[in-house]
Amino acid sequence: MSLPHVFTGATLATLAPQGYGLVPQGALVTEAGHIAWLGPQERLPAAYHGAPTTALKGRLLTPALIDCHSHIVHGGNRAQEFELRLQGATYEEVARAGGGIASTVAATRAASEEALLAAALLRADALIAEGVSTIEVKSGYGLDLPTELKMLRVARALAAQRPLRISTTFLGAHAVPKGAGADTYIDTICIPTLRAAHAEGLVDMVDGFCEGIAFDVPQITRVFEAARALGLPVKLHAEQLSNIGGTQLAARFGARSADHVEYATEADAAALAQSGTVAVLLPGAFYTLNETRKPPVEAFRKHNVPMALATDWNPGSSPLGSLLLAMNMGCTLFGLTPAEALAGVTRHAAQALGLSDAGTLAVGKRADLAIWNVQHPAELSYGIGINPLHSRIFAGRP
Ligand code: DI6
Ligand code: FE
Repeated sequence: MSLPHVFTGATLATLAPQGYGLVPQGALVTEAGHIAWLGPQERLPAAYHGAPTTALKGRLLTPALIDCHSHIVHGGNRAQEFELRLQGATYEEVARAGGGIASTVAATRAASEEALLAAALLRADALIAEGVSTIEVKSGYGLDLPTELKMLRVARALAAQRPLRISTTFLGAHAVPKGAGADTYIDTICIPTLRAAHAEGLVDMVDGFCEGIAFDVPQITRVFEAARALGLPVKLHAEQLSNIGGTQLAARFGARSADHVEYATEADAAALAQSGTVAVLLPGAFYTLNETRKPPVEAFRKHNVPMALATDWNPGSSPLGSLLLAMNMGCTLFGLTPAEALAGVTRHAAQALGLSDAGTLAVGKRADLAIWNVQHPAELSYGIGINPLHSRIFAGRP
């Protein structure tokens, strides 16, 4: 919609410059896919008085939500592993016994591009139905060149099939494939695959799994050096199950985000603050794995580390298809305030993806909006399994 469109009678939660940024009885104007004006309705400029108008009747208007950490492109599911874990096996035991990520790798290699896309579209639709405009999607269930490229092509295809923005992340360093050594895999498969994927324009960011059951700091460092040589930003699955130095590594490389970070220390928080790195909290994995160690939220607050929240939607540790539920879990399990939770799926999620044109309501930002059947933004975190979305606007279009 290139002509101005006016939304009136809204409670605006602008998320800018901090907190909810509430504007009661607000109005917002979209034009050419962007926000042209916003403020108290009584101050709506005369130039917009005759423009097409939607009366929001007191509804809440926020930036559309951003899921900044997902693995929604994958084959198969891991319900059997869920059963095993309910009988007492741990996530790490299942992984070491050759199940876990390796079983999803087998299913993803076997799936056609069409089948992967069809399954991922269903997942994307569930997120869109909750007001999500932007999804970060990782590779990492291929662990070989053809399948990693297949996953990233499918991720790109999502944005061609739906009104949706996709950020792709190369996660070749997700697990050591069966029969390979970790060092050999990194040097002879992972890094060459990254270069090939980048040459095809498939990579926006580069990620790794820095963990005892995956890759250590020297191995991830080599991947990050390859990313840096290609001019690609990095992020890292760090300190999820133990502390092996991933957060400090992420900070040294100026990573966009360090994700999970349950085992991060206060010194890690200080390092993230120094490097301007976002801490992405993933309560779905914490909940699924029955973890008890919580991320150091108080240290993140003290050091002003921006905190984002995401689904981590994946078939193993976080089969969570709801960003609203991630917000609720962020509050109930990790002690975030509802204002921090909403910032975590808007302003800070945008920062974790390096998107300066999204995540807040401000003049010049993209008109990616969510309209909710609630009166106060805390209601978005408070409900459990409730979807109060009224409608979503993507780049100014209903
Ligand atoms: N950490 C996670 O939570 C996911 N990947 C990762 O590195 C889990 C992926 C899986 O279990 O399939
Ligand atoms: Fe993940």
